[in-house]
Amino acid sequence: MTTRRLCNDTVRSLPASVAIPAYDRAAVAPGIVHLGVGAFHRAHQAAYVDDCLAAGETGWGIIGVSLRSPETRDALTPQDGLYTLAVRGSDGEALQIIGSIQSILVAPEDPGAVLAALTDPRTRIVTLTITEKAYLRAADGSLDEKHPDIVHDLANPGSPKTAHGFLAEALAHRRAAGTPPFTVLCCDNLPANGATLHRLLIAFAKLRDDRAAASGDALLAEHIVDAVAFPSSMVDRIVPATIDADRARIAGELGVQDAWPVMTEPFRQWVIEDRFPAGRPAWEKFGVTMVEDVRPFEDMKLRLLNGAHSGIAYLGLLGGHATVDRAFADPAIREFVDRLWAEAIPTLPRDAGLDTSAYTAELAERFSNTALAHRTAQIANDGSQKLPQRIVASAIERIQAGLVPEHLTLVIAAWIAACEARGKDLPEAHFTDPLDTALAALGEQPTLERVAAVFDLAGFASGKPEKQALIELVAAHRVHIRQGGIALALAALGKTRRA
Ligand code: CS2
Repeated sequence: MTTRRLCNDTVRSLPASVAIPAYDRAAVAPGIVHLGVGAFHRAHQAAYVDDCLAAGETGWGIIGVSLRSPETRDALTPQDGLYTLAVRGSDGEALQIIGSIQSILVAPEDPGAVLAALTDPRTRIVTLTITEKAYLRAADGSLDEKHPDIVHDLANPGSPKTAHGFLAEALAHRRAAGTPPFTVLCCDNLPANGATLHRLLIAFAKLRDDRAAASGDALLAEHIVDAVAFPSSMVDRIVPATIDADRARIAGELGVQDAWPVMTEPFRQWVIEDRFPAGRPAWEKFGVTMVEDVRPFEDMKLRLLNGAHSGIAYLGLLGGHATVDRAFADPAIREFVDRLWAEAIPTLPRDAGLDTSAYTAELAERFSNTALAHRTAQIANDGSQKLPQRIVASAIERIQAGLVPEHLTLVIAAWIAACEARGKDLPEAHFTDPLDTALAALGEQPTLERVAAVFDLAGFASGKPEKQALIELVAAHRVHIRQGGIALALAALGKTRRA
């Protein structure tokens, strides 16, 4: 087995079947800083930017930032930032080497280096995939002002830990230096993701401004309101976590080692609101849809793709299915997903030209991709952060329309049951949730009380009149799951009464 690594020196000698960067990497200048340089970013935005670089737009290289761990940097720096994107369809695997990531910084090791990249005038766009929980929202959706990392960043603005701390400090420096602000492009699975981040960052900047009031500094929050663009975007590509068998297979194909190849599906989609005062790559030439309002696309993706994903994950885990394709091949789960879609589709805007039939037909094909082995446990992570926009929002709208969101609420019950099954029917740390400690502290309770307590902790339907009806539906499903597993809960659909 070879010990040579994929890098600038070895990339030209790869087998001809492997696509390699068709441009001079040395001539690329950085233009984008990306926070959260995980597998999703490397399968999605970095691949689109690679296309732009290959077309001669050399000013948009990516500086990747890990806000937490050094793993990605440690894997990719010896490879000059190069990695393999393995696109896996039912008809085989196509390998492409992506060259758009120029360097990777690890924020906890050197926050100053991250700030230097963010304040560099060449940086005109900051993109983010930091996962839902890293936006540090309280249960009511506002900025969690008491979160220890927010408290830290307010006390230590020059060495932040959070995305909010980095963005605020960098924007303050740029303003002071007379450098125009960068555009902030959120690429996480949140509704109105740009507007959401904008709102949270303004809240953070106001807290900073309160502290700085004595020094007479001009207000940062106002600057962020007036001068910084936060277009929303919808991102889509399924990216299962890389396993060692992937590494071994890819090394065999390449003839050199790649410490962290990324697996993905052929499908990719990116819809972006076109507000980039500091410029942008010509993404539209490479399949990106530039729009005025991304909301309909975002809702369709969150409620149909991600909502079904969470349903498949929790029902699949409880039904003993380790991967999405296996769970989706189970006729009872397949039928459940069709009915879940039927509940969610009427909540989508009717006048936005969405073709939900074509969309769900394509989703069914994507979920059936046996080459991906997308683990249900991977999707199960962070349910308390994901379910509000994937499931709870549509369930509330169904109740408002006078209908019973039976299938949507079963996903919530299955989430609760799957959380509680860990350490029993499922391995202890099979997946994790930011609420794990708080959930464990709840102790024994009757089902209805427990579901209500979970809703409070997670902020589900917070302040909504529909909350109690949802809790009762979820509790009824939870009882069925306890009595007869997921099979009984599915069989009882159509017959569910409130507990
Ligand atoms: C998945 C998403 O893990 C999850 O929660 O639902 O990562 C999903 O694969 C992507 O959003 C697809 O674009």
